[in-house]
Amino acid sequence: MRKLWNLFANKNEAIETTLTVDQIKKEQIPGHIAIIMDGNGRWAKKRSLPRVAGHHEGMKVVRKVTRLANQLGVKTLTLYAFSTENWKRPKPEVEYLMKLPEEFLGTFLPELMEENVRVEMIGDKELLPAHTKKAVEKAMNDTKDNDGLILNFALNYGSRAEILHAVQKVLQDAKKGKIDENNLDEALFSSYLMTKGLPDPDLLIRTSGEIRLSNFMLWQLAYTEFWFTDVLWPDFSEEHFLQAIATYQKRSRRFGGV
Ligand code: V07
Repeated sequence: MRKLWNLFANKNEAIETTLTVDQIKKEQIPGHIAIIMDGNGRWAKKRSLPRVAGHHEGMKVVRKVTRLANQLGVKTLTLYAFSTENWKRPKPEVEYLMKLPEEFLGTFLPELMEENVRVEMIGDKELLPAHTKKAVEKAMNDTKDNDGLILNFALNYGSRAEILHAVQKVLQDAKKGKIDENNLDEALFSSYLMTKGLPDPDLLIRTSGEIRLSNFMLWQLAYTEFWFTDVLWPDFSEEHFLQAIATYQKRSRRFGGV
């Protein structure tokens, strides 16, 4: 595992330490971790590679992080793979991105099955190319009885559209008499969102130095701890993931007590 430099400002000395799995408290693992996997294009540019090379490298990191999350006992991992805004990118890049779910699943689905991972997705599936939709639906179906980690891909996802769609459905159901407007509370409203049945994220990670939500899970992130890093997604390692969890555990030790 890569070395991490731990700077102790008070002593003005640098001590080399490696953060490992055994330093993570197993009784305080975030149940749901959400990640905005940013910086793939920048990673490629730095190496004079096409942007798609960064996306491909980023896909391999998805596999690594999924394996570690499952080992640690994380229950849900939500990954922002493609936003509703991403359609504005050059057509060849979008076409490449839309092939990644098939490539990922073609390569890793057998391993995910072995590891008891369940593949899920949030986002508007209907607007995906047929080949992408088919691959994701097959993975969801093949893994539907697995009860390990839920690997939840946000694909063609946008949070405002999700909320607006939920409001429209609530209004319809109220009109039909299926729900009583007086009973509409946060729990009932949450059940109209695409994350129905999932707990809210405990920890949000965003890579690549951007400090914003970019239309990601606006409702669900209301109480979530945020962890940002300048590391580009293709460079994101197991140790960075552990670092994020260790930071989360320190924060909940400081603020979580009654
Ligand atoms: C994508 C790789 C990760 C970095 C972010 C952008 C590029 C895995 C998937 C995926 C999606 C659904 C699924 C299985 C795998 C994926 C897109 C982009 C569009 F069921 N990585 N990855 N999908 N990138």
